[in-house]
Amino acid sequence: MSTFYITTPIYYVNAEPHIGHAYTTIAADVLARYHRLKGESVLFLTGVDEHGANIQKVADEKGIPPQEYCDQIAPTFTKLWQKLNISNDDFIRTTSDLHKAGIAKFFTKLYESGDIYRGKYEGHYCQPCERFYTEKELGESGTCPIHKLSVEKVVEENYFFALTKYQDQLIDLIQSNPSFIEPASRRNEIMSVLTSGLQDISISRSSVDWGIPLPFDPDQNIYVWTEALVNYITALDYHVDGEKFRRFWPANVHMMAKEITRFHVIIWPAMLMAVGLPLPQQIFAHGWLTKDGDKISKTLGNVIDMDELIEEFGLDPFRYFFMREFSFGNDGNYTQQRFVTRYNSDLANDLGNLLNRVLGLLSKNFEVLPDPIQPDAIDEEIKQMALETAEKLDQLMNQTALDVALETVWEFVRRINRYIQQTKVWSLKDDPSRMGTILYNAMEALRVISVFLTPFMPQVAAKIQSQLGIEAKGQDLDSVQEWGGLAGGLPIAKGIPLFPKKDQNRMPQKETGLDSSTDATVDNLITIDQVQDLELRVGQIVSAELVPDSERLLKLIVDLGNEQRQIVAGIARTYAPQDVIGKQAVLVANLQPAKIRGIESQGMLLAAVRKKQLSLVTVDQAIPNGTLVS
Ligand code: ME8
Repeated sequence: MSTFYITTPIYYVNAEPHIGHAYTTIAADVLARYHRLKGESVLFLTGVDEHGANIQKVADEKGIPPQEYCDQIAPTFTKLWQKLNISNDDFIRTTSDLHKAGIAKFFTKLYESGDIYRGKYEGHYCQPCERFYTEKELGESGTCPIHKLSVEKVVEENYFFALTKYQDQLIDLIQSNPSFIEPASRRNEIMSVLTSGLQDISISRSSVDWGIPLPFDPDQNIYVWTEALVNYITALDYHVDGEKFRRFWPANVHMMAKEITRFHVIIWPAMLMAVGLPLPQQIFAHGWLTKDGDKISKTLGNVIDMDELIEEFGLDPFRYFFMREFSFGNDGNYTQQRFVTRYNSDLANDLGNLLNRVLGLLSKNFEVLPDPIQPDAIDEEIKQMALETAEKLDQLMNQTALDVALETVWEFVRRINRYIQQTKVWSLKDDPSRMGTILYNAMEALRVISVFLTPFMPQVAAKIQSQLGIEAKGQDLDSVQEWGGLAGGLPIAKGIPLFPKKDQNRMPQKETGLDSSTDATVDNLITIDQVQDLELRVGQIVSAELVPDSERLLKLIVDLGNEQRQIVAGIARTYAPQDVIGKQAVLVANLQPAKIRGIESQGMLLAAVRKKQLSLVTVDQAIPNGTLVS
């Protein structure tokens, strides 16, 4: 059986976990669950990093011994992982005997490799990062680039690891194996660090008491970063070359965020090379969750309330949102408004309505699930799409493109909604065998969708399966290779709405980020006739140029299918001409022409505007130019 070993970083216990830690851990959980669904033997490791000056300092502030402090905080991580339904197989603590035994063995081997020597270290140390920065990295402010805190100048005698010796091998590794570090943008960053020259690194501290002593010089404690990296093998019983180590090492993926890539792509592989162990297959460094552009972190105090979100929306929608909303690999700016919008559109509308509608039609028209006895060409298309979706999903999961993988599943969800519309199944009361066939196919499609969603939303997938009248057991990726997994004759369940729609305006104001002036109040309501007075059409911007002497205006040509319009739009502060060409936007097509700066404007493009921020209203999927928006 093929194996899959995935890890998260081991998180510092200097504070309780926050959404950033949850983000990485949910992503790793999704991958672990996906590989289990494929029938692989999976080992999913997470844990906590408990040593170092930073943790000692927090314990000192609390007036308790560091071990007692760690014993208080470590369970806040395990409790959160239980709450988020994380399926980790193991949880490593670096204060455990298991880890210490592995560390003793690893550092003895490293010493024996001849790559360790004694020397004097001088540098600028950031305590929350537990790392040194060069003057260049600190910039003009002289503060840590991540925490924006002042750094400490440190001079001490300690042991060094001859990292420079591995520079060429590391360059070769990354060049010959491009998927060693993903996404590609991080590879370029690392290559430039490697080619501009490495320095040897200090691997011990004489001034830090809270750590694991070097096996060959117990007067010094091991530098927390070099100690922490080794967790990925100490957890596998490396100290005794245990069965887990032999089966699962090297890891398939070390998952993390971008700020710790260098440790994993440069220092960790070099240490493994020195002791002659195989290297992990891939380091995947995703982006940061940010709020107002700053990395969410306990130090900056800009965390979001996970309990509140889970209580309001449910656990699986919470997992879904973070995996779907942000391009995995890039930074993503969190707002609650984005949460509500995504929840309503994808979960309440697309998926929830589909399930309710199909179950409603079935229970109204049939006693039990009918057999698909009257097929038609359109049904073939649906079956084909199910298979293609499974194939695409597999490729995307292998590339860790988690958000795109979900989008691909949603293309299938939306296709089934269209299948219901196109076949007008509700009107086929006089043709029960055709109606039954369509509804069977819709139910089978929902089964397939539930399998695709299992890694992302395990509880929702199981609830969908229970509403389909089947058990979760056996619903794996193999089961979607063949259409017809549902047996005709199953009892029809009553649809229980899984995703009650949420009202954006009812969310707390501070969280939605909406100006109070945008509230819908009773006295500014309009009638449907007033809405229908507007002729809104989809138009594609085919050319764009700046209006001379204006910083704000672009002159655009917009294609409406059977005519082209010239539009002058005040969007130049947000969009450069080349940014808008090709976009399909929404145009008010029946607006009286007006002259702006002497240029005729034959309509108006819609945009969301908030203070100085502006975002053009575009369409979700390509649709012919000129299509009416209603
Ligand atoms: O670095 N967005 O621990 P740490 C996305 N102990 N991910 C985030 C995040 C954010 N705003 N904030 C945190 C350490 N993370 C070391 C690791 S491994 C051998 C040692 C996640 O508690 C992300 O995975 O600072 C990031 O890399 C990790 O938490 C840092 O956790």
